[in-house]
Amino acid sequence: MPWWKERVFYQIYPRSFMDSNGDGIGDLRGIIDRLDYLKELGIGAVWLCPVYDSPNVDNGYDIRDYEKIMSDFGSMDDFEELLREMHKRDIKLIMDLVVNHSSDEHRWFKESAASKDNPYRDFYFWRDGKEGKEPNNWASFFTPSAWSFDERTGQWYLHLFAEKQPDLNWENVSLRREIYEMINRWLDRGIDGFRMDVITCIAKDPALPDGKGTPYAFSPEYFAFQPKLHEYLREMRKKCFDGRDCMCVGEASFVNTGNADSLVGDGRELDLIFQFDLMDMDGRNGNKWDPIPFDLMRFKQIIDRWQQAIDWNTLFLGNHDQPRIVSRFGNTGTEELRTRSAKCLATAMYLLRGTPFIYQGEELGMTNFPFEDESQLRDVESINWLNRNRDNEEWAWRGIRAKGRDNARTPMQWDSTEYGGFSTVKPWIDVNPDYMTVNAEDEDKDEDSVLNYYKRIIKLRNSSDVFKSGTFKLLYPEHEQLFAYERCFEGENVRVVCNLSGQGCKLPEKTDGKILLSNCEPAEILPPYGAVVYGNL
Ligand code: TEU
Ligand code: CA
Repeated sequence: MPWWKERVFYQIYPRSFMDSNGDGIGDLRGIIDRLDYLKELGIGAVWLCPVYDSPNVDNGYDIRDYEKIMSDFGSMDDFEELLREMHKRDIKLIMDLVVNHSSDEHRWFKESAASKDNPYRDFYFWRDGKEGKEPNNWASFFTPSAWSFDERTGQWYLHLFAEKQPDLNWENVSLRREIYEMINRWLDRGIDGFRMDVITCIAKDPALPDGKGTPYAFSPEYFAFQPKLHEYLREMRKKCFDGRDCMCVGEASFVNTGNADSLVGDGRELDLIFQFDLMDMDGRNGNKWDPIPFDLMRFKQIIDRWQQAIDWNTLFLGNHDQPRIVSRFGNTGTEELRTRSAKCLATAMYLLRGTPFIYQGEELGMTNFPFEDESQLRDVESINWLNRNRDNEEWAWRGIRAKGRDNARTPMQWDSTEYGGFSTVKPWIDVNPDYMTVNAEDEDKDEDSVLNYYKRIIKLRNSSDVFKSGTFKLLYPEHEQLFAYERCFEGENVRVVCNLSGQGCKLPEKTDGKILLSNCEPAEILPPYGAVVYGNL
């Protein structure tokens, strides 16, 4: 079994993990200082969000130089020491590969924008406007139109994200070659793979046709899962990954159970994918900014469908683009419910068939941030959304408080000292005021803490192949409070029962097997967010 199926991954958002030099910004030496914490937690691999040179419009997802470490985070020497220290502790490291777009300050774009006959012109999408307006009506993830006009050459360029994130034209062979050489230089440094940013959108419909809707239309039908995508992914695998003991996990925006296998089915493209059906389930009519209550039946259906659809899933409920798990899917009404529901959600997710991805701070049960005013916002997506809804700010704020990305980006809470032990000075973004109780140092001492429960669930998962190679079977599909499933492998049987509701629940039947793990006193009635794992291990 490849290492990336065996190990539990931990996602680090470097700007908010640990500040080692007192400038209020997390950095690489700060991560080095906290590696033993990850080792004790049972982490086998880290996904490190972007640390490359960047003007930081989208917190590093706008890259100016793919092979220079952002000065805020340190130097290449710091990076190489981090990699050595991780490998010394048998922790793998995958980097973030952001090649759907670059920064507009990248030398490629500077060249490209300089003149129409510049050799780098075709590294990006330049088009003439139509009657003085955009070349087509595509909307961007972050701005109304996906096009911006450039006076210098009188043409428009495409950006699916922010204006300073122009899309790269993967049709261009020289661009692909430069990207593959960059990837290989990072792999030659000894990293263990990549998480690939919006990788399903790197091929566009060459005709760039209008989408349905006015004035602007979000048109993934013309930029996601285009035919050439598979050609590029196979070529990249051949040129970079084949013959190396490394892995690549794709952020597969717009993937579904029908086309997922085309990415991970035959090992010629990606090893793993992130799919977003759970992340998109609580937005009314698919609008993330219009949150609707948690729907357990939908939650169960989505997990069951994906456990059946592909051989190996990624298991996650949060990341740097999503709000805090326990605030969104759990219950933070009381301290007791916060800790029990955080443990219940971890039990529900991390004993499923697939590779767990824990997002920094979830192992403490960190919660959403109590925003008071917009001066506390840092995320380009949320700030743009607020600016676009000045006529209905209250509604916009409801969406930002519930789903804004800054919720996941507040500093890691290491202890109850000022700034949560993240830094000695005021951080780049405010610390969640609950750090006095929700922090690693206090939770480490408390046997019943969320942190120690995460250590136990990772230990249990690593203790038997039933959690890796075992089959998955959903139990009680119609039950309105319970999410339960069975894993079986070579005579080993495990049953996971989670009450993901705010009311006590009578167990449908007596379950044999000893209790392997539980977040409550197992009894006939499972308390709200009670979870029990039974098995004959
Ligand atoms: O995210 C892609 C993506 O789909 C997100 O925009 C997501 O839909 C949205 O943020 C949810 O609210 C990736 C990175 O994970 C994200 O941080 C970057 O902002 C984005 O790409 C552009 O690089
Ligand atoms: Ca720092």
